[in-house]
Amino acid sequence: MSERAKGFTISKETAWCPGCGNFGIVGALGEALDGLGLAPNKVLFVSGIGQAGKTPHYIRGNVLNTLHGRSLPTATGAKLANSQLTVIAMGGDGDGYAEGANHFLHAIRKNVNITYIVHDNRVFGLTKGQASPVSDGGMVTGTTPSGNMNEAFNPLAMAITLNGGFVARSYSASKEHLIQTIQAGINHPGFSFIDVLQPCVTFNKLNTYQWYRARVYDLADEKDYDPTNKTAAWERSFEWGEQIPIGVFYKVERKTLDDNISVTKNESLVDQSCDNLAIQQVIDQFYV
Ligand SMILES: Cc1ncc(C[n+]2csc(CCOP(=O)(O)OP(=O)(O)O)c2C)c(N)n1
Repeated sequence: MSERAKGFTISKETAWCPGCGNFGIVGALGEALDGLGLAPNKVLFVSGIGQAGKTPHYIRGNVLNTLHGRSLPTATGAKLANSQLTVIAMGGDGDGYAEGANHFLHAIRKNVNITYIVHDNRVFGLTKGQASPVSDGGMVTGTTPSGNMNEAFNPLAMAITLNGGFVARSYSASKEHLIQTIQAGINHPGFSFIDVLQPCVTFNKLNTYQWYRARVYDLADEKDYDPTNKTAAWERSFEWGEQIPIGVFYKVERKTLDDNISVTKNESLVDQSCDNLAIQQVIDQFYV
């Protein structure tokens, strides 16, 4: 397999279908990181399982490919151990809102200083297009042959409800918007969450490029939209149908997990001497 690299971007063969929205996301991610002047050895990508979970294989940087739905607790541990790293967790909507939904809630509450990018194609793509928690009501898939009977999970409303520090949505085909949103998310001190709308050209025949093109609009184009107004952001997060907003819905600065843990508050764990941790005392307790 031939491989060429420039900055964060690697040009190599992927397992994705031609036209997959993942290409837009990995391209924008690479440009966003290059634009921030970050070095690949200072960035860690943590992913779960799925087509989206393969993204770290197609970008330069450190990689931790974990279990389905477990990118967030793994990324949290990595960030606590080495706060110098820029940590980006990522995965599909199935990975994040089904298998990993519990971790999603608690990472927001804890305000872990990482960025979480969800490749939201609204189906379980790798396993051939079953309905995910965000699939539209009535959608026919392999697991919902009579139409999806479940109410869709609203990740933005959930993140705003939990006072998420940076809650945004972007679209894989709006390259500049996605680059800027990723950069703003990484620059935010605390947990930044970006749900990226992403067509799945093989298994989602409903939410297509054409469908999104007719609906997506940018909140930033509205002069009086105020991303610090929690109630307005929450209400806007329910807009879905004829019009679909993208942009930063909600922003607030809160103490981060690092700030709240006395051991990591001033110095990263990797920079600390083991003597501080009194490991021998702990071990000795097991030999009484
Ligand atoms: C605990 C667990 N449940 C189910 C699976 C099977 N599985 C692997 S990938 C996948 C779907 C991934 O869908 P999504 O996270 O939306 O990502 P996409 O492939 O659409 O990018 C499933 C169900 C698994 N590997 N582990």
